[in-house]
Amino acid sequence: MTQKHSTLGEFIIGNQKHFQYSSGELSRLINSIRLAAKVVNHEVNKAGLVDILGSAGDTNIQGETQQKLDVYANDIFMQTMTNRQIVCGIASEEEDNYVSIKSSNGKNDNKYVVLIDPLDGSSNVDVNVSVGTIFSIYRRVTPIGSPAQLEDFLQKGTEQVAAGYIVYGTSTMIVFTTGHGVNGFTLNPAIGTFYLSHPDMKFPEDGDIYSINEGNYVHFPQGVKDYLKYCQAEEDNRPYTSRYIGSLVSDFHRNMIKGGIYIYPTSTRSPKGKLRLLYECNPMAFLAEQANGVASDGYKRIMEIDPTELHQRVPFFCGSKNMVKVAEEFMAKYPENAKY
Ligand code: AHM
Ligand code: MG
Repeated sequence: MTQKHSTLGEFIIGNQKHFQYSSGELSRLINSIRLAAKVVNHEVNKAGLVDILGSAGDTNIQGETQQKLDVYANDIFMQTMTNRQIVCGIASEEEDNYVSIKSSNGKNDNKYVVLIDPLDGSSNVDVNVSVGTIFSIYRRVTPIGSPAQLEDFLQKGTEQVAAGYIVYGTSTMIVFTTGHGVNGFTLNPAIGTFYLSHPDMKFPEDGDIYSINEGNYVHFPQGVKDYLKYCQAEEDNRPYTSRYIGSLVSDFHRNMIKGGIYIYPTSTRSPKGKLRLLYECNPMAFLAEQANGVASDGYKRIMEIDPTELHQRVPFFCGSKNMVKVAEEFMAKYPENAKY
């Protein structure tokens, strides 16, 4: 059911049959993310008032210490999912290690783990530019009843059960997939309800936007430099337009709607790239593929990379199918850069 104007709550109930091993647990989990998103949204929207209400480290009028927004977002998502006891473990970009969580009966019998980047692009908050939350959900691989282990989190992206993001932009949206396409819901802030506004989102097969931090050009591998020159050449429908917000969620969101490619390559400055495989690249790759797009490290499919550590970084090429394909052709000329 992808009926326009349905609320996120109605959509989750209507689509429960799509969820593998459906027992309502995944629906409750997505509901708790929806709740945390509303709380974080409220706080993000007050960010501009921070000079009036007090900045991070200050004490507010109730005697509570003000937190930085990324720390706040992390606490809200962790607390909401922990208090509802609906996952057996959470790993966050903001935390060094994963946490294992017991269910309400004191046992470890929840099925899912969540990996989350609570506030991606948070340096943009200070300048009133969109930020986002990214989440990724897996079924545990260790036996139900035991505490979640590292191997529950170190799964290939192909094993994801659901993934999504929340973009706190000119309007707040939650966009997610459970492996049956991608749907986007816009928050009506007056009543705190998300409505299905973007059913069955798809990347156009071609696009004319490229998004990369070009200031790092001299540090890029030759394949990326060559591809950028291709993007800028006056031929066919090029030069392309350059658009880079520096907030992955927003750059991805725009490219999915308009057609484009996002690249965060390796560089001499960040030899493994900057973005995290588990918190950023895998969930975005799942969404991209569900929306007809492609996500690769320049040489191979992101979701097939075998993770070795929680905070692992990888280069990321993601977006419209034909654009990523051409970028990969440029990279293929320098096979020595496939290893990082
Ligand atoms: P973060 O997790 O520390 O916020 O970093 C991730 C962000 C992405 O949202 C964005 O695309 C990228 O970092 C921007 O990095 P740079 O400033 O190096 O271009
Ligand atoms: Mg991040």
